[in-house]
Amino acid sequence: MWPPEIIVGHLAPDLDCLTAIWILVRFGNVHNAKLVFVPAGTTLHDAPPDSDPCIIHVDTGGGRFDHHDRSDLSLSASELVRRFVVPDDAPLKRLVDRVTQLDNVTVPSEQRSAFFNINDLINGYNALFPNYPHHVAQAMMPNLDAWYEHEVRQLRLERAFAQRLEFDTRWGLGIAMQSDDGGSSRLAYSRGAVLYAYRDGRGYMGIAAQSRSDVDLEPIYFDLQRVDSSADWFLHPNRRLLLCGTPKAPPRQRSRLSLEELVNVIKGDMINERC
Ligand SMILES: [Mn+2]
Repeated sequence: MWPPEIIVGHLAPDLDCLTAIWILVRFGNVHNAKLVFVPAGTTLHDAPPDSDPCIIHVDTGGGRFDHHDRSDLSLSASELVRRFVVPDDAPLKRLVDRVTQLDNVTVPSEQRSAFFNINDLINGYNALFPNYPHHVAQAMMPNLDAWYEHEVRQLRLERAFAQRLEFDTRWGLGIAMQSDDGGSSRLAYSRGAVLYAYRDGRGYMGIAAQSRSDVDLEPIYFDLQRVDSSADWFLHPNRRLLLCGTPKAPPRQRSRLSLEELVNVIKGDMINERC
């Protein structure tokens, strides 16, 4: 029976439980189901978990969408729901892989951070609404929507990054890329760039350097004021960020340069040509 009439999760719902519910609602066409929360491990009215086709248990009860009686660390309730509801969605797979790692505490140590993270956010909601797990679930739906959108964007950026330009600068490797979303410092720096340049779908451009580098973009800023004089270039006081338009601060005047021309300015070629 699809869609089910009742989704059962566990009290104080965690990331895995909430993600499983979110997948059912957003991708499984389960819009009008009633949400019910039971003590973790149990089922609604202690019935066998999959005995009623109108009731789905996630992350509790030992049924088809609970992973607790299996020792497979690649599984989670969200992963079981994902495989059943929408197995071929790449951004969703990335999100759920992360949820599974967090749920099974298999995040590689170098990727762990003591910083506030999504589990802290959920713990905060559970602290706000200890007796209202529905509120926690409702509050997390748009957060998971936003995380999904982030993964969609990351996949687009990775495709664009494959077409990047690599070039030498006086400080080390430079990387330039263009895409609707602009650039990705994370991708550029993980590839070994000291400095990266980007152009986005609106024609906004920027150059950024690793925070631990000794890059000083001021000379490039002066060069840009000559070759791209009408554009609204802004040099950040730390001299490692040079921007012409961002969603936070749209430019009065966009750059007229192509990404290749900007790279030439960074390399110093464009200035030499004109002198
Ligand atoms: Mn779980």
